[in-house]
Order: sequence, then C-alpha cells, then structure tokens
Amino acid sequence: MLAGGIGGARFLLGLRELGHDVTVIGNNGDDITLYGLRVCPDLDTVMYTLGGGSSVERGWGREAESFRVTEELTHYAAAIGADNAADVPTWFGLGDLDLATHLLRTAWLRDGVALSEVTRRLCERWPLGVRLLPATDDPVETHVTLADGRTVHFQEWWVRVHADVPATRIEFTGAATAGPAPGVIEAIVSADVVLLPPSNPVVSVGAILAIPAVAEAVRRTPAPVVGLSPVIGGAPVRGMADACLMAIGVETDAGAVAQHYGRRPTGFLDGWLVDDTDAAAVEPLRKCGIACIARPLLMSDLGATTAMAQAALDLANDLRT
Ligand code: FO1
Repeated sequence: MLAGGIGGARFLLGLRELGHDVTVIGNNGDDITLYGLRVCPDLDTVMYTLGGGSSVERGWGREAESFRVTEELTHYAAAIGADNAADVPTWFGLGDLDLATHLLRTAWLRDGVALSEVTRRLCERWPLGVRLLPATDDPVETHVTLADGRTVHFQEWWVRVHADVPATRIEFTGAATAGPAPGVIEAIVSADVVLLPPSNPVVSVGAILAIPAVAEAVRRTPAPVVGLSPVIGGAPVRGMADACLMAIGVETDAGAVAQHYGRRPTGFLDGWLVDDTDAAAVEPLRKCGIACIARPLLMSDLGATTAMAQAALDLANDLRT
C-alpha cells in the first residue's frame, strides 16, 4: 500500500485486521528540516498510529504529549523580535515525546544511515504489524507556490496558512531524480494487490508516484491496483485535499480523482471504490475501463474501516480472475 499520513494510517488499522502480509510505502514529500532536525510526518503518523502511540484527537504526533519545548521556543521568538524570529518555526508543533524520534532520526542520518534503515530502527520500538518503507532514501520535499508568487514548503502552506491562500503550483522537489528505497520496487512488483488508500491524491499518493521508478513499478506490476476515494459527496473526508486538487485543476469529486489517477498502464488504476453517495460515478468509470464499485467509505470505526479494506481486496480478487 502507498500511504500518506492520517487517512493512510487509519485505513491501515482496518487492513491490518485482515491478517495479510502488508508492506507500506510511505510518503516523504511532507518531510521537513526544522531546527536542523529531519521530521518525516507521514512515516511517523503511520508508525505511531499502528504502534498505538498516536494522538487520537489530532491524528498526528503522540498521545499524552506535551509541548514544553515548542512553548519555550515561542518565548525565545517573542523575546528576540519579529525579524530575528522569522526562522524560528514555532507554527509547527513539535511535541516533547515526538522530538525524541526526530533527534534519533537526525543523528542516524548525519552518521550516514539511510532513511529506510533509520525507519526500520525506529519501528523496532512500535508493534506495527506491517513493514514500513519510505518511498525513497533521497531528500524530497513538496513545495507550494502561492497566489502571491511566494514558494513555501508544503508544511508552511498546510499548517501555518491552513491552505487558506490558494496554491498555483505544487512541486515535488527532488522527486524526478530520486531513486526508490530498498525493497520498494520488489514489494510492488511481487505484491498480490497494490492498494491506494483514501489518502490525499496530490500531496500524499501523488508525491510517491512522482518518483519515476515507483510510478513505473505501479504501472507494470502484475498485481491489480485498487484505490479508494478520499473524496465523498464532493468534499474530502478529512484534511484539505480540495485545496490540493484545485491547485492541479482537478475537481473535488470521487470520479474525477479516479480519472486523475487514470487507468493502467498509462495511468495507475485497475479498480476504484467510491462511497455509496457517489454511486453515479460507477458507470462512467466502468466505461473508461476502471472497475468501479460503490461501498460505504467512511472510516467511522475499526469495523467500518476493516470492511472497506476487505471490499478493496475483494475487488482486486475479481480483477485477477
Ligand atoms: N499538523 C498541524 O496541523 N499542526 C502542527 O503543528 C503539526 C505538527 C506536526 C508535527 C509532527 C508530525 O509528524 C506531524 C505534524 N502535523 C501538524 C501534521 C502534518 O503537518 C500534516 O498533517 C501531514 O504532513 C499531512 O499528511
């Protein structure tokens, strides 16, 4: 499965219930360096969520977290004045427990350890029940150009600006020349099924597919590729996927997202699940050669999420026969 942050992690909780051997290819586009620390939000969200350590309320970071370090940084920023504080990014909340992850990751990366090995080591602490691989060991970051012409890191647009300012361009810096992390291509081409979860199709799954070798592997794997719509009834289930879709000129619509992914082998999909609300999208997609079914797609609890995962695997099985 190709996974973004919160949506991907929650879907994985359901998929894990089915007891299969799962490899998760995590998005690195959201990665950011703050105070010299390398932060990988989507990898950490998957790790903490499956490990039972994530904040249920926030969906990111740790449960029972405190933010004393960030508060102290805020005091420094206030004391030194706006000009000097411009490079003190207190708008991004790094929790005290979460900081331990970033400290270790950064120390290992500085010692020359690859991100995939760093991720493997960090995951030793958490009983994930799946194998988590970063999409790439190379540095990639998603950058967003705003209507006022400034280009900022995705996190600055997402967290600081709440995507309130329209984006005119979303760029996956480093992705075109990034190589896949060890194990990524093998996992995709030897899989029984490749799943695109209800994650953000632009900055989560899209950022992973921006790595050419990963895109190529998804196009040519003998496994069926099945996705689940992150859009229900014309709105993202959570997050601000609509702002990202608007930036690339795609309508916030379950059928439009499938068309954006496209049908293999030029695109990425064999099958697509839409919510029952969007049943009208089924026939037009089938006519385009994408096997589409409508099912309840709200991840309201573990049972509902597990049923979604089973429905996706059932569709994959139908495609295989
Ligand atoms: N999201 C926020 O809305 N505000 C934050 O201060 C914030 C901090 C943060 C720290 C670590 C981490 O792993 C994730 C964090 N997130 C925060 C979530 C993150 O910005 C995004 O939701 C994802 O990158 C999108 O998948």
